[in-house]
Parts: sequence; structure tokens; C-alpha cells
Amino acid sequence: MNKDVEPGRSGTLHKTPANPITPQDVADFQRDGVVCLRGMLDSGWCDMLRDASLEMMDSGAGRVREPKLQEGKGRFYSNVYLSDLDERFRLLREASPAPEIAATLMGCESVRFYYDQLFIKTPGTAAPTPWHNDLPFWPFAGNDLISIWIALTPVSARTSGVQYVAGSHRWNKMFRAVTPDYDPRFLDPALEECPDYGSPDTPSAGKVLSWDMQPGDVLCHHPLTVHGASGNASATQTRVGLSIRYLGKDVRWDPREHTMKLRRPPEVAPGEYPEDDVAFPTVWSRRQGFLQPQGQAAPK
Ligand SMILES: O=C(O)CCC(=O)C(=O)O
Repeated sequence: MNKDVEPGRSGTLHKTPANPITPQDVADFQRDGVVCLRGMLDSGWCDMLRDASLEMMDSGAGRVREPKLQEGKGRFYSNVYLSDLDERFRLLREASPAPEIAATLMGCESVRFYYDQLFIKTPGTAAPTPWHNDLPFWPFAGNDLISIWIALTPVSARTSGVQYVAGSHRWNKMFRAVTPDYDPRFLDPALEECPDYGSPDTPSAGKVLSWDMQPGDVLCHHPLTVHGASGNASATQTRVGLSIRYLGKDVRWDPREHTMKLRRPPEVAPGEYPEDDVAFPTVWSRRQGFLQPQGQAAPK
């Protein structure tokens, strides 16, 4: 079998990005704290992951978060650590184009897997994704952390897409973390609430970026870039976004109150690089390609 493909539902699953990542993409990511890359995963990947995502939502498994919505007003579903629960997500985390995209944009030689997270909004969902940035949720400090948000359905910039304040990663500001279900354990009173940059009443803090997307397009964002999303105004189209997060080279372990509970904290002291191959397996390196995470069977 060709080293670059895995058998997939519709033929093969490619392991390298389906389109080149250009120096301009890297410059845009550095300038804006977000970039939209087109056609990174083909339909084999997208069909398989969309099916897995919708099955996951129906199963009720995992660390599900859902705001209480009015009867008949859609559903905003979120879940994390999907790759522990389903082989199809594990293929994404360690045998897909995602780690190479992450390493290329961060300018790193290798990346460690952090976690994955699903965001589904069924048609007519009123609930927004509150504006926030990600680092306040995470027990890390540093610059080399990245989220790759993969569109698994068509996404409309105006009515369901994630929106970003361009350049807000350079504000160096941590806003109060807020989960889709407004879990009070994340609400750090020492941090300021993030303004709703989607509202016309909020003074502009910079250009708001968002994109119409097709399955396989990806949004890549820095953990301090401020972002949020409306509900899903479509009457027919479910919106499925799958975020996968990786760590690069300048990350330091920074356990703080009001951050997410990891499935296994790293065995390193605060302030150190999280060199723990069980908690955060190195899944890809530019020199060696895909690496077998410790203690895990090769993905089938
Ligand atoms: O998909 C969404 O609505 C939110 C995505 C998000 O906040 C993230 O990936 O960090």
C-alpha cells in the first residue's frame, strides 16, 4: 500500500494536505491569528468524519455539553476527546493532513496532539457560540498552540460560520472562558468578559473575518484569537465543525484554576515543556513523518 494513504470508506484517506500551504497562508495566519485553507481534506475524509460526528451526537457518549434550548429550536452539541471513543477520529488525530497543517503554520518541526472537539448546530439552532479566546480554558502558556477547525458540511459565513477579530491574538489578552453550556467552573472572576464582537452595538476592535466554507476547508486559529459564532439560521443545513488542537515547541505547562480537566495531566512541573508522550503524544514530525503514539495500536 502507498505509505501516504489509508483505506477509507470511499477509497483512500490521504495523509498529506490535498492542497499546498503557501508562504502567504503562513503570513496571513501570523498577521490575523487565523487563516482559512481551502480543500485540505477530500470527500473520503469528510464523509467518514461527518458520519462519525452525527453518530457521536446520537450516541450520547463522552463529555457532552449542550445549552438548554427552547423546545423545537435546534440543538448546539459539543463533545471532546472523540478520538478516545471512535477509531475514525483517531485516524484524523494521528494519520491525517491535520498535524502537518498545524506544524507548517506554527513553523514547528513536530507536533503533539492536545485534544479534539466537536461543534454541531442543527438547523434553526438559536444558541450562539459566545465570543471568547481559547487560552483561558487551557492549562498552558506559550505561542505554539493551534486549532484546526474542519468544516464537515457547508458553512455560511453569515448564518453559521465562526467569526474572528483579525489580529486579536496580538492583544495578548485573556478573556473569561465560557463554554457552550455556560459551566460556572470556567468563569474566572479575575478575567474580563469578552465583548460580543458580532453585535452592531459593540465598538469595533478590528475587522471581523468569516468565510463561506465547503467540507474539507479548514480554519486554523491561534489560541488568543477572539472568536464566536451565531446560531444556525439555516432551515435545512446542519453545521458540523470539528476542531483538533495541537501543541508546538514553545508551550509550557501552566495548570490554573478555571481551566479544562485533562484526561491525564502531564508528568512535568509547571513552567516546563509538556514532554509527556502519553498525555500529549507526538503524532507527526517533519523528519520522520507519522509517529506511533506510545502504548497505542497502529490505526487500522
Ligand atoms: O464551532 C463553533 O461554534 C466554535 C468553535 C470554537 O470555538 C473553537 O474551535 O475553538
